[in-house]
Amino acid sequence: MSDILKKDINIAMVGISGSGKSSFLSSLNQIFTLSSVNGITILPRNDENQNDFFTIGKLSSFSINDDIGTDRTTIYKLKLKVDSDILCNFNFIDYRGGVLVDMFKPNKSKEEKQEIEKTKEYIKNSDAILVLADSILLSNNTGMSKNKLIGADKINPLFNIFEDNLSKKQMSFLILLTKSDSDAILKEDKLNNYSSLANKALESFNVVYECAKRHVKDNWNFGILPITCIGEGNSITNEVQNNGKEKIYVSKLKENIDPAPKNIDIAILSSIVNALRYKIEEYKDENDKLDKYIKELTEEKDNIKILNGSKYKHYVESYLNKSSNKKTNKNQVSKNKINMSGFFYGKKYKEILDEKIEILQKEIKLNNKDIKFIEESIDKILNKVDIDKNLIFSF
Ligand SMILES: Nc1nc2c(ncn2[C@@H]2O[C@H](COP(=O)(O)OP(=O)(O)OP(=O)(O)O)[C@@H](O)[C@H]2O)c(=O)[nH]1
Ligand SMILES: [Mg+2]
Repeated sequence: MSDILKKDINIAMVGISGSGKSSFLSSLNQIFTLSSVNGITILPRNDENQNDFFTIGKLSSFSINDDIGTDRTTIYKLKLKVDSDILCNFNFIDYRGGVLVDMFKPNKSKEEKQEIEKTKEYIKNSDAILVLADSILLSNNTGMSKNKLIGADKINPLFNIFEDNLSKKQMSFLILLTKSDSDAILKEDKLNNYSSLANKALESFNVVYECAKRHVKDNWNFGILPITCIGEGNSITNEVQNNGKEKIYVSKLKENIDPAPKNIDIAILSSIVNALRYKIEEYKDENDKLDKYIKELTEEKDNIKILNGSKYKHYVESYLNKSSNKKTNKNQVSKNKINMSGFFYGKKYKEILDEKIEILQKEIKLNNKDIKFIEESIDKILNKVDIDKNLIFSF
């Protein structure tokens, strides 16, 4: 495996407490690990992580019924398998949504600071970001209070802070309209594949949207996607009065019904496929650099005049000193120095350049092999799952 392919893909969820992060992960586990999506599976990468990832699968049924939030940050180390091939390693972070709020607190404890740093670092270094927007709150509220409830007032400024870091590479942003099954979402917001709800999300997360638009020229990807961990018609959402403050909503899975997640596969596979496409770009850049270097070396080679070869004496000598069979080479150098001087050095220097060129050409070949493997795997995924389906406002 090359260095480029070895680098893990990092996927981050950005969403406040209650936005549905853990439920998303739990559905991921249900459909890709406990089951499979047309032969595509997701597995934990090591034993140490295995328990964590399997527990989150079990969390699904009770998380959706009880209001238990996450209390610690976990980075799940996972791998994606397509049929029997491991395509790539990727990491996925889950954390206490309150971390995003705490970032803006003036006085933080040492533990809070550490937790904030870990989450921030991860998000800054991610290849794909999923912004989670609670559809129920997005649909039922207006104005400033809405932005506070769905966390846009915290998440928007974060993207101003992170843009510099993220700009160094290609990024994929998806705004996920979570809980899209809920009967508490206004009917008109569900029409035409949630287009009016998607507009509301664009308004609220305007900084995220503007940031993505600024980088269209850098091949960034953006889209909005309604998702559900439960499935349309499978939950009942009740309004609960929160000490006279704003309304909160609690969804319950209907009795004797199994959750039927929707678009969770699209969200994760779209992120991974985009990240893999960026890797292909990286390989192509790398190959361009190697090609340029080969051209330079070839030109240099063509300019060697054998009889003026003593000009290259220092290259040849340092090369021979470095090579494994030092003793014989050294003897040979001194012997040839006397006998052939310029002729020897010129000829030897040509050989050294040829060897270098051959190594670079091999590297290009290996890179092309990786590109081919990634391209074929992407095609396989696209044949199994229609990734663009249900994406709104994608570019
Ligand atoms: N109707 C419906 N409700 C959902 C769905 N996903 C999550 N919920 C509800 O949202 C609540 C909170 O979801 P979590 O996944 O725990 O949210 P979180 O972002 O992990 O929250 P923290 O861990 O506190 O940061 C759940 O208890 C469910 O009631 C969904 O797809 N449909
Ligand atoms: Mg959680």
